[in-house]
Amino acid sequence: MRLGLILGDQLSDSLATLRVLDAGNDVIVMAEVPEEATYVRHHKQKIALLFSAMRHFAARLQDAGWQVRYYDYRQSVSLGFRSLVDVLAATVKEQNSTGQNKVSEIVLTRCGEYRLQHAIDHHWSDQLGLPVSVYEDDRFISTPEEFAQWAEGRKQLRMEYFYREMRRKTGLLMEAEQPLGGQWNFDHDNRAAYKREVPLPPPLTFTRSNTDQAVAQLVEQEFSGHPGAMDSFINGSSWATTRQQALQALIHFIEHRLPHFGRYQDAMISSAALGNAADTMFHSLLSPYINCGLLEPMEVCEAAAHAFHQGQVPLEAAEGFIRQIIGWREFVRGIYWNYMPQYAGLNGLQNNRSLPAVYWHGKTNMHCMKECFRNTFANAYAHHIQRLMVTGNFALLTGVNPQEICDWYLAVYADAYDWVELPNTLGMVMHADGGLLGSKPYCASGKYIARQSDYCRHCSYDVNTAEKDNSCPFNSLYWHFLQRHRQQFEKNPRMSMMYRSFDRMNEEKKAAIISRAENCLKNIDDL
Ligand code: FAD
Ligand code: DLZ
Ligand code: SF4
Repeated sequence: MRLGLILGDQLSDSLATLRVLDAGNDVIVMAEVPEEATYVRHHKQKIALLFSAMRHFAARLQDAGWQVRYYDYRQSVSLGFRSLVDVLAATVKEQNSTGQNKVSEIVLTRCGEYRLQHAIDHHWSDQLGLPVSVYEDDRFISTPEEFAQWAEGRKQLRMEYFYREMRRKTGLLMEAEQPLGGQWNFDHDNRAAYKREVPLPPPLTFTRSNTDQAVAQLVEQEFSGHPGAMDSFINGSSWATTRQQALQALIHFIEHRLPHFGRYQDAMISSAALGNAADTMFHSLLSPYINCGLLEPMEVCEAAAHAFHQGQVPLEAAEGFIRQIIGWREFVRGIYWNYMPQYAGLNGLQNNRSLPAVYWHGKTNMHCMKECFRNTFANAYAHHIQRLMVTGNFALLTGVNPQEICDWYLAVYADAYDWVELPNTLGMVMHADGGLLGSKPYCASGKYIARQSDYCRHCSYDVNTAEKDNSCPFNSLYWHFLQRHRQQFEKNPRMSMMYRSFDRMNEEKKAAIISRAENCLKNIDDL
């Protein structure tokens, strides 16, 4: 008989492991283990979501006739298992000691993280004394090998061109070889600030099962030192934990959020004015489910395309959403597998500031940062622009060490896995990969935040000035960043205008701005 190990982010009925194995003869192993639960200090809700979704999935497999050996966290700890390979070794030993039906092979689907895949490829077979077979994760639209072929010989890797390949491959929003609407990308229509033209979507809450409640209790007790609050998980206003609930979330998104998704994709709004709905706006909140397998990327895209074909949503909304998934999501995964393990150590801008304490306690006078941290700790969520243009932008402008900020993003979001978090943080936010993922850094002053949100109206800092004691820190830090990295970026055609703007200022103003920035950097914990 064979043992099939299913990981916490492989909770899909279509998983290759389940296609390869035979429910009549083989056994599925699933386990909650310290090594996976603590390789960073995961947000409590991330652990609760995963453990509960794993338990629900295991029960579904059993109902479908599979034999499942499931080790919950306390069992793993009491049996002395730290890692998944410990669990497998013990299961093999136990099965073989029965004297019948010995384990002949371990079966897995390629896992999401280099750390674990490397151990599987290089050590597990020796450790277990058995062949270990790894099958491709075909829930993704492309494979790492396809990406490598596409990337080969290209001077620059641009998501847009890869995305077009994925549109052709999937046929989504295509008519023969042409994109519907005659355009591949409607991004320029997607930059609106939110002025309450349409109401924010209604909330969706989930009924909490006994399993959810047991897991919530476990997490509060065993992971009390991890960041984040559990309230929104416990009251059912944050995460789905079953396939059925995740499908409910998908339907809710298509009906209430997708019609306005594209238009307000880059908008941000304070929660004091509009309640919890402001934390998520028209975003889908589907990433944790797509990443752990409760939803599949293709079914989510097909649902969006179907809504367009039914006339329920405009083309730019469906296209904008589908691009995030078959474009960005696949693209960052391709980058990850193509450039790991070197990628994780890159530090192209040579940043070495320790992660400021505010990333853990969230207390600051900068209203935009405060809002993003509040959302993060309350819900294990922040939408893309909050991650990229607020907390990410601050880390970039202040020169935080890329590995430290990457670990933070990997810990605090319910959707965070190394393969997707790392290229987004190290590449997109920190520009630490020398421009592999983006041709220029997404650095911005407070003006961007003022344009895309209402944050600055509720802030004690003045977003209209850069050099004064109460000037928005982003403003002076932005110019300081550009000066620090003049050599790298001055010749970049997309950035040279910014340098010319700075150079046109009078010397006194320039000096005052740089001095304000230095003051902010010196007193970073008091901002
Ligand atoms: P929506 O705005 O509704 O987008 C729809 C879907 O598109 C998402 O569910 C997601 O599956 C996909 N998507 C959108 N943008 C990206 C992207 N840049 N890369 C990959 N997929 C994308 N996403 C993760 O899934 N896990 C992470 O660990 C993660 N870390 C990030 C770290 C930083 C610093 C930044 C800037 C972005 C990160 N992202 C990550 C991408 C993006 O912010 C999240 O996918 C998104 O905010 C999830 O919320 P949503 O489901 O409401 O997304
Ligand atoms: C994220 C996570 C956590 C918190 N816990 C577990 C776990 O106990 N058992 C498990 O199988 N998977 C867990 N995961 C997801 C894994 O970390 C993920 O499968 C690997 O990092 C590979 O992507
Ligand atoms: Fe953020 Fe600056 Fe606006 Fe305050 S003024 S909310 S710090 S961008």
